Amino acid sequence: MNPNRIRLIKDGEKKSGPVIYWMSRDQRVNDNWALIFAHELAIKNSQPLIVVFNLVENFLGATIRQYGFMLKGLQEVEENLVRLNINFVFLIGEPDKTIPKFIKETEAGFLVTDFDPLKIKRDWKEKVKSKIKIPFYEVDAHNIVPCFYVSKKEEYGAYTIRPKIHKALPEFLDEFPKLKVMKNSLPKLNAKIDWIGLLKNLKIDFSVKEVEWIAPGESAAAEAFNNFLSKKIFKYDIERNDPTKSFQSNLSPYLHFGHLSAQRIALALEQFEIPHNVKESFLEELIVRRELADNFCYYNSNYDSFDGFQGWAKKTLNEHRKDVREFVYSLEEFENANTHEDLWNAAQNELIKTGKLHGYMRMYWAKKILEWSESPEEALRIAIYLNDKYELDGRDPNGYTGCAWAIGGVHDRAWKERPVFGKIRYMNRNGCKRKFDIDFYIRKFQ
Ligand code: FO1
Repeated sequence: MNPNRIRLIKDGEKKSGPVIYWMSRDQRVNDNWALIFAHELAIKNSQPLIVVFNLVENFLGATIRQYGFMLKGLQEVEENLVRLNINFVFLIGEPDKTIPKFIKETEAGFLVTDFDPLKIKRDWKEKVKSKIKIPFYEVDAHNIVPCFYVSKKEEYGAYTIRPKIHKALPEFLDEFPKLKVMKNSLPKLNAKIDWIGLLKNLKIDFSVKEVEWIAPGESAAAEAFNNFLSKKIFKYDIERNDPTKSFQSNLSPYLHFGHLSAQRIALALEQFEIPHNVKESFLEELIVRRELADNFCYYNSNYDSFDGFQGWAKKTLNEHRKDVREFVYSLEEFENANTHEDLWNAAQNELIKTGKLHGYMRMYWAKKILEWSESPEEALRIAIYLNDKYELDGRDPNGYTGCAWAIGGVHDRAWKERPVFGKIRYMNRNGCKRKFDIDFYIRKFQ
C-alpha cells in the first residue's frame, strides 16, 4: 500500500510480538487502510493480528442514539474479523490506561491506529505514545488523499485545497487489496461480548431515542450506497438542496462511524455511467468538502470556538456585538423548538426526531442561531451542542466545520454588511422559500 498513507508517530525498539490495530474512527473491516497496513505488518513479521476497540463512556456528550448505532456496527466488525481469523478485543476505559496495559499483557510488538483530526483523539495518542516503547503507526483510513499529505497548513477554502486534492487523486484513488485469512491467531482473548448488556449498562444519556430509519453497520452501509447509486444519484445535483425530497445520500452517519469508505464510493462512481455534472457535485461534497473539514480541524485547534474564525470574521462580528437582537433565545428555547419562526422550529424538530438535518436546512438552522443568540460565542456553543446531541453524525469534523462556516464564515468570504451578522453570509426564510416548498416541510415536522 502507498507509504504516504502511513506515519510513524513514535519509533520503538524492534521486538517481535502481535500487531495491534487500535480501531477508532474507521470502524469497518472492508476497505480500511489501517487494517490493511496492520495485516501486512503481521504477515511480514509472522505475528498474530489483534484489532482492539476501546470504548469511552463520555465521548463528547454522545447519547444512546450514537452509541447504539456505533455498537451495533462494531458487532458486525467482530463477525467480519472472526471470518478472517483476526482477534477482536473490546476494551472499556480511558485509552491511556487500557491500551498500554493491553500491549503489556499481549507483549505486542507493534501498535497501529487510524487518523482522526479531533483534539480528543490527538490527546489520547499523545498520552499512549508516552507510555509505550513499541513502534506506533498512524494510518489515514478516512480520507482518499491523506490529510497530513494533501497540505501542511490550514487551507482558506475549497478553492485552495481542491487543486491539491485533484493533483494527488491519481496517486491515491487506487483499489483496495483483499485481506487474506490470517494463518495464526491467538486463542480467544476475551469472553463472548454481551453487546446488549453492555449497551444497557453504559453511563450515558438515554433521553435521546435511537433512530429507526437507518440500519447501522458495514453491510447496511454498502446497501444504502448501492441504493443511492441506482435510484437517487442521477438527480443529486438538482434535488440535494430540497429537504422535502429524500435525495440526500444519507451516507454521512456511515462515513462518520467509518462503516463505509469514501474511497470505495469514489471508486464505484468512476465505473458508474452518470452525467458529468452530477458526478462532479457529488465528488465535491464527498472529497473536497470532507477533506477540507479534516484539514480545518487538524490545523486549527480552535475549530470549535470563536477564536478559530478568520481575522476578518472576528472583526466584523465584534463590530456588531452590540447590535440589537430582535429575538434572543436560550439553549432550552432552541432545543425545545420554541422560537417565533415555524420553519426553524420544524428544522429543530426534524433534528430531534430523525437525528439528521438536511444539508441545506443545517446551514439555515445554524445561521438563525447566530441571529437569535446573545453573542457569536453563545451561538457556536448552542449549535455545536445541539448538533452533537441529536445528529447521528455529530462530533465529526464535518459538523464542527459546518457550524464554523455558518456562524464564523470559515471557508466562506465576506458578504454585504448587515446587523448582527456583519459581513457573515446571511440566510433566511425567503432563501429557503426559493429553494423548496417550506409549507410542506413545516407540516412534515410540525
Ligand atoms: N471512538 C472511540 O475510539 N471510542 C469510543 O468509545 C467512541 C465513542 C463515540 C461515540 C459517538 C461518536 O459520534 C463517536 C465516537 N467515537 C468513539 C469516535 C468516532 O469513531 C469518530 O472517530 C469521531 O467521532 C470522528 O472523528
